[in-house]
Amino acid sequence: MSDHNLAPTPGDRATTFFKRNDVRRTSVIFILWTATFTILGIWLYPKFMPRIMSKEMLSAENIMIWFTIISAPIAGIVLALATNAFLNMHRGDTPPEEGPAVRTNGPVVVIWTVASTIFALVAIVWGIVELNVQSVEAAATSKSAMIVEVTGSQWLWTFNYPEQGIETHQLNLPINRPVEFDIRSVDVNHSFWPVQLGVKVDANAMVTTVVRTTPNKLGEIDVKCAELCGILHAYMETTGAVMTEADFDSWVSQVQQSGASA
Ligand SMILES: [Cu+2]
Repeated sequence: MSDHNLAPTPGDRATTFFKRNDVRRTSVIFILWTATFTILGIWLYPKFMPRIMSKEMLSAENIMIWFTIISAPIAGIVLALATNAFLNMHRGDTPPEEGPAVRTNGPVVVIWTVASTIFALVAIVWGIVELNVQSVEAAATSKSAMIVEVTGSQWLWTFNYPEQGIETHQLNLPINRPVEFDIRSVDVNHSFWPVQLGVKVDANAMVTTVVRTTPNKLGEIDVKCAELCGILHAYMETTGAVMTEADFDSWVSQVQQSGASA
């Protein structure tokens, strides 16, 4: 046969490759998995995420959703190969002949390298821009910001409001007023994480760390410690709320009175 005497071109090899039954099957499964993960990323994922109660939280969730979508085809190809292998494990088929090595395939190497570089650059540039925009915006509002001094200790969060002259273990904040958290620890390192506000920063013993945000939705917030800080780390949590200014003022006077009577 004269066909066998001719060396196949890369185009011929690609055509033969995509005509193989197992390759076609795997491609269909790949598309199904990728579509599934994309739908999960867009629709289901936000339902399980904490409520968005600040601009910082909104951008954090957007990043999570976009990265889920970008990762979908990567998870898709891995799971497609695994699914195909799983579905065929009892068929007793002779494994198809191995294709040409990928590492000597010029176009594949170029596409792979360029695609990975673009993904990495998008992630880096996006992250840097996002963080800079946030810190510049937050610094611009810092003059009108309400200060809350946050102290982490094993295993308790304490909030001191110097302007209001109160100290509590509950993080209540007025809506739409910029807030500056000045954070420190009296013992080991903790990490201050008011979940729905989308900020998280270490609480260290030797330095005060600062983070700013503006709560823009009413509702409850969870405050957690996000750094392993000892045996009761998992229980180092408290709650609070973003409230109207009137509600916040009456809560402050309540605390002031109970403090005075104590
Ligand atoms: Cu902790």
